[in-house]
Amino acid sequence: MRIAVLHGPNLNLLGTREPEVYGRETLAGIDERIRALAAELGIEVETYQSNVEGALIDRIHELAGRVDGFLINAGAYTHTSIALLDALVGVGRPFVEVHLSNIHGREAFRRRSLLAPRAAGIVMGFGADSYLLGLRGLTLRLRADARGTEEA
Ligand code: CA2
Repeated sequence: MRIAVLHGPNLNLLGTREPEVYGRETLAGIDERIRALAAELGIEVETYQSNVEGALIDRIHELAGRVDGFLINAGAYTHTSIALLDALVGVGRPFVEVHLSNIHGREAFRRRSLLAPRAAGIVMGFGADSYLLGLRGLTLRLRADARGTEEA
């Protein structure tokens, strides 16, 4: 089983500013923890970050043929990007949405996620642990789907 982890805009700045909102871990540190958990779960992961909406969309298209699902923190594109939603839905792979912060406890413009209605699940508010919880959830979901396909 293979999962792609996508990080959206400005997440490359993690660990440098706003630690009270986003924690002190760097993105490289988070990716390291994701890879360690993937090894424990017996799955393969690849991670990618971009500040560019179109680059994230191109990556989703490229990855779709070789991954079973996506774990995505779309950053601010969560609240604005119909194009990202269309890409995720369009490739037909389950995705889990994650956020470091609890977007419902913040400014009104962050409370709406365009991705949420089509997400297999959402994890937010646990800092970097949101990614790890999301990875566990997505793995369980994909394994259940695979079992369902075998039985059918
Ligand atoms: O809580 C999250 O994970 C967010 O997706 C993070 C996005 C924000 O726009 C979303 O509303 C919620 C922003 C990430 C920016 O990260 C920074 C980290 C350090 C310094 C500056 C920005």
